[in-house]
Amino acid sequence: MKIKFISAFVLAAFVLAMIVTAQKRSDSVLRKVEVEPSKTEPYVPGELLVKIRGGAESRAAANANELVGATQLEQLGMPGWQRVKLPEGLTVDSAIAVYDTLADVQYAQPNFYYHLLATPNDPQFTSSGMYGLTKIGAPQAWDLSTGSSSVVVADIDSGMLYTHQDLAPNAWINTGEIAGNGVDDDGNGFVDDVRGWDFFYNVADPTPGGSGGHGTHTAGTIGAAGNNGLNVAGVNWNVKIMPIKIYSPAGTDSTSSMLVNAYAYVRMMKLRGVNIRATNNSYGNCGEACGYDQATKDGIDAMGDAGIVSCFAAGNDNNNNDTNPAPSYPSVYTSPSIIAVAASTSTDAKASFSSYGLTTVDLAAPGSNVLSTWNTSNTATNTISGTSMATPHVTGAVALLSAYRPDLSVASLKASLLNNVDVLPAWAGLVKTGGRLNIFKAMQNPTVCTFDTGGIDSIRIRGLRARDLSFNVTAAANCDYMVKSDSPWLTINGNNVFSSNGTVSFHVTANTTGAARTATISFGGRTMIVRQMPSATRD
Ligand SMILES: [Ca+2]
Ligand SMILES: [Ca+2]
Ligand SMILES: [Ca+2]
Repeated sequence: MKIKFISAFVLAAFVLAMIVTAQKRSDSVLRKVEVEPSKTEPYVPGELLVKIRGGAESRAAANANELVGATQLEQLGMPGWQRVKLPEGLTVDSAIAVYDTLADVQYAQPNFYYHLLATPNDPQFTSSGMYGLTKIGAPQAWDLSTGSSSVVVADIDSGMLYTHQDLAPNAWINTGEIAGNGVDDDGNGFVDDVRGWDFFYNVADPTPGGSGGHGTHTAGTIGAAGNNGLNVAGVNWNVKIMPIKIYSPAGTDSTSSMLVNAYAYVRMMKLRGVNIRATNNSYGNCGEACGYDQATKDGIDAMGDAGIVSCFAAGNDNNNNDTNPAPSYPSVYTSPSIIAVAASTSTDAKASFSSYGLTTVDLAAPGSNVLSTWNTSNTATNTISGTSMATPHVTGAVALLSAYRPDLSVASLKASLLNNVDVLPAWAGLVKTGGRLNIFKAMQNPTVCTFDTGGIDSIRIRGLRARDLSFNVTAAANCDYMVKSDSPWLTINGNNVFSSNGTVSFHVTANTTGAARTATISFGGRTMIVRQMPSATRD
């Protein structure tokens, strides 16, 4: 009887799915598949990521999976999210449509593939490979600070050769963990994670494979040991780099679920007291991450809430990310903690390959012919190009500024870099700030973001009817923040992501309980308390 009911339901759901799918022909995933017909699958076939309101371990999750005929493969590091295997013959699109009909399902999405941003070998870029540090004002900045071993950067990439002579001094070590004893000594859920973690093979050692030099290169730009008489120097002479590996040596095969778990690890270690201030993310792009990916965006936002800036490469397709139907995710998300980076040349021109966008890309940084450490030996260096190489200049700048001004928040670190670029004609109209990173200026004149509400920190509502209210927030330029409510009866109207000054408008539903109730609106590390009470309680 039960089986019959489920079959009938699934059949009905399939019919509905066909209708929904037909209506969603302009849906981003489908459209992007059509844009890139020669690419391989943009997501893992036969798998979905599904967020369940009651939690991935709940009965509701089991019921939803049973209805669809799917099997839970894992519960992800972010609350509520699970990865499921679909039954034979059920497509990803149809399965999403079925899950979308279920009340307990908050999101259902593909498990997207992410690729490392390939580096073009363009012969027009002939400059000496260390020009970037001079361009961004690092030599002057080093008079103020050369970095700090108390600042940690998570480099989410293809792994890092942490035995390299120019990286070993700055490689992070988990002091709570004993290597190789098969025991999770610090009790963080990861056995022997002394050096970081490999989320591709799900093993403790984030050493790159033979051809996976990308992550060793980005690490060197962030923090190759400086003034040590060896190889190169990073933006930070001193820092700690936590390699988080999400790729095989092929660099084309990371997925949403690996990213979510990687972000959750970084956030967890931050909450356990490791002073992670930034992540470097030299990957993304369409043809690869082809759709809006709520799971990874949630993971990035959760890291931002924990105090971590995430620097993302804008992509190497010379695309306008503002208008391209397949922009470079995750860099284009509105997340306040994301800094999206384009690539400049030794003459401050736009690198020919670099994607751009007046709204979606924040600033430029040196990214063509960049010399840094390489993974083929403990003394190797290499010169390569890409927005992948521009991004670690910015990540390194976040770390250096954090060392110099440990008090700065995520919003302040980002605003300080954006408000202190060298504005250049070549970048007018191409990136939000119209300029290229300058870390020295940012250290001289940092922006401290305060979110001023004119002294108001609570709003009192008399009467129980539904209504809309608002309050004003004053903030410096490029101080970015997300506004969130902790209660279902109070919702934020319109876009909940703001930059600088804004009016926060919110809706309160009719209070049918008859009793007073309280909600909290959070924004930029501050809160506004909203209390609604019956008018009879005197006004
Ligand atoms: Ca551990
Ligand atoms: Ca151990
Ligand atoms: Ca060195």
